[in-house]
Amino acid sequence: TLILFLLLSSTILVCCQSKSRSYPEYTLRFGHLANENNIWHKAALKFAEEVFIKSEGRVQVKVYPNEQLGKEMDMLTGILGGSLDIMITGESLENWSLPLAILCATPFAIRDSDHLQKVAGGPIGKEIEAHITEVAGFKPIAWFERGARNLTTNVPIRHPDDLKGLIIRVPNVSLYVATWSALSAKPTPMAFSEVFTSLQQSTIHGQENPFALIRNAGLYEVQKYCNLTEHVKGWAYVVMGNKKFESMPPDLQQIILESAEIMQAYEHELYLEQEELDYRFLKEKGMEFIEVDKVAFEKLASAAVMASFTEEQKMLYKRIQDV
Ligand code: 2Q2
Repeated sequence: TLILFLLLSSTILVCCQSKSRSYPEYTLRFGHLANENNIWHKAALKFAEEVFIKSEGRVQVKVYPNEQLGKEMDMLTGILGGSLDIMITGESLENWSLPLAILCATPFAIRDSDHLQKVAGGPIGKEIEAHITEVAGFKPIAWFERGARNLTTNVPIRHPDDLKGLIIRVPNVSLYVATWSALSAKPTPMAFSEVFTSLQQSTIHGQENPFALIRNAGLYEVQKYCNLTEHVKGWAYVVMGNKKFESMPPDLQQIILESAEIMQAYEHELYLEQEELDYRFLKEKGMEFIEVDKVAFEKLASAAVMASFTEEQKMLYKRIQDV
């Protein structure tokens, strides 16, 4: 197999070199907010490799981690304007008149991983994807299950009452602002790349994210407690600009979709082992894990969700509960 691999890779090399003048026909810029060690990044690189091999060098995907192509909201604008082509996003899509997109990360809507797989990977997931493409022009090509979001702080939080006066950073998601206000905190929306410095300078007191991002952004260096609120179990979408996608020939579109499927499966495989590794890493780094009064959190958060949801959103929420 080694010889075969060498032969194969040299063939690819030769074939690409011989056509280097016109190749690649397409260069796709793929941005995300996590760092190089995050499984999102590894999955994105896998996608790039698959696309390159399958298209025999006609399509090159360049991956940019750490909000290098802009903050999440800027990347979303950038995709529609054509300055980048692919990104990882999710609940922030609600800012593009996509009321149903927030269901990918609604507080206490998803029970567990099995439930999440059935919702995101089933007919409801397909509806949300179609909604995102039709209304806003982003084409979801894959989705990634995410670890539960937990609250990090420098004082232990066991009950929503403990949050009084604390400034908690949230992504640019109005539902999160409503939720954390209802939980007695002072939520403030901010781009992910600004979180570490803001925590360090104490302009914010806490933030909430899955273990993976707490680890990758080094937040354990500036946060002592990881309060196990598990308030959002959700998933993210890898989206491509639909205009760009539609402008490509059908054979290349096919290659993008097939490679996205491989990326999704690969990311999930990594995810299944990474959650535990990230948990242990954070523990070793000295983070203390706090059990919270989940019932109290869920009661207040769910009431806030229902109060801010439209009838359309409530209907989809109900259907998710019934899965
Ligand atoms: O905290 C963050 O910025 C991410 O974990 C967000 O969940 C993510 O960027 C979403 O805003 C996705 O739209």
